[in-house]
Amino acid sequence: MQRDTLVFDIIREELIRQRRGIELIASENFTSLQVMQATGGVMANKYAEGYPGRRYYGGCEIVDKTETLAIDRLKEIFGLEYANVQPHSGAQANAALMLAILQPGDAILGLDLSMGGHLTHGSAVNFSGKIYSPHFYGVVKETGLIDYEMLESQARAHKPKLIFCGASAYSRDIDYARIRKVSDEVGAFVLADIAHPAGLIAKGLLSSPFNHCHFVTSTTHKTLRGPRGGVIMMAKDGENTLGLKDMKGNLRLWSNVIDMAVFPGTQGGPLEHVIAAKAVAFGEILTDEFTVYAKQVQSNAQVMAAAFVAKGYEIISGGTDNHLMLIDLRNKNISGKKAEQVLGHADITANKNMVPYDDKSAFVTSGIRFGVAAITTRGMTEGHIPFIVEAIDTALMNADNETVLANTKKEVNKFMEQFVLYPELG
Ligand code: DSN
Repeated sequence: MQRDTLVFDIIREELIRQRRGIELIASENFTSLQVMQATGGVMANKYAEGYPGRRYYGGCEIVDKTETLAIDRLKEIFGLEYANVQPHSGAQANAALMLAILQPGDAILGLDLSMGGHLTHGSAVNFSGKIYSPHFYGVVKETGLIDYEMLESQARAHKPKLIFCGASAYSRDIDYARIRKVSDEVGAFVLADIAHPAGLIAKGLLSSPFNHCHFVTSTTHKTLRGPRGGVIMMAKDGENTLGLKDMKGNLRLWSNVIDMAVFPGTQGGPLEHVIAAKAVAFGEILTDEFTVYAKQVQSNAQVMAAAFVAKGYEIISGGTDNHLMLIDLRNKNISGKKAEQVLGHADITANKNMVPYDDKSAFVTSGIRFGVAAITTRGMTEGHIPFIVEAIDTALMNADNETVLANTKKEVNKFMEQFVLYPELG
């Protein structure tokens, strides 16, 4: 068959874009070559509905081995009794978990999307806000920190069956113990969605949700640096049954219910090539090298936040505990939309983001979000951060000056030459 040079030329273009630019999208990272190789390998051909040892297709003995490895390695990373590695994404993981524990119309409580939450935590435009009855908590206007008092009063007022914690644009650690306390009081489950900080939690650099939350979901491609996908986890399966029984009156574990909610509840055949790549990534996370990486991520983020503050930028909550920061650009007289575009001209990739109590729409926004997981994978340490902050500031302060933007882009491309990405790809 003739090679599809059209598509492969475009893929090559994307490789060059990734190599030349500074990647600051907080939800992105660069996987290892072996993670990509597994994702692009022959397991892509296999149908394997079901779970290891109990499939609905023949010929699954080999993919059973990689799926079992992925499960075992994930359990080892976080000290789990249960893990499901089949969700195709974080949204799929949350959908399955909600299907497992909720009935349509049940009340749920999550951090408002406009305050840093996530679409799947009850947004009106998402299945979670259409099928269930969403209620929200926010952050305190003055501090940018989660408003735990509001969370507690919302929980007492609406008696949700599920309380979400976790966010996509929140730079501080979370008090899982406090959330569990009110959940016990109102009879709710707690789901921690750790898609963003999972890699830091894996190495003990942030509070662990596992001792406090009934269920934990994550993506695998952000700070965990694996292939694109999702997982569902529980530290203690048995403790979470809450008296759930099957039709014969036997006590059913949540693990059974969740497995059924992933397949056949919300998905068909699992992506066994991606699951193999998850196994590879989880193996990498178990190494000391990844511990060094995770610590570097946290340190780079703190240095970057301090450098922005020194230049008069307003970081929501004043700083960061994890890998990201959210900047309110209103005192710099530029919208998030314009900032994203301008930085794009300088080969710096980031995304516009609403800030708490934003007066602009989600299309325009007053904020921009930066994360350092990807640049840390490229090999950047504290000493490289001032160049990046200076380049961003120069671009934003000269948003309509094409000459300055072109010069900044040249400097960025030159700077990035020292951080070689996928040299094996030529
Ligand atoms: N909303 C994505 C992000 O944080 O970029 C994650 O789903």
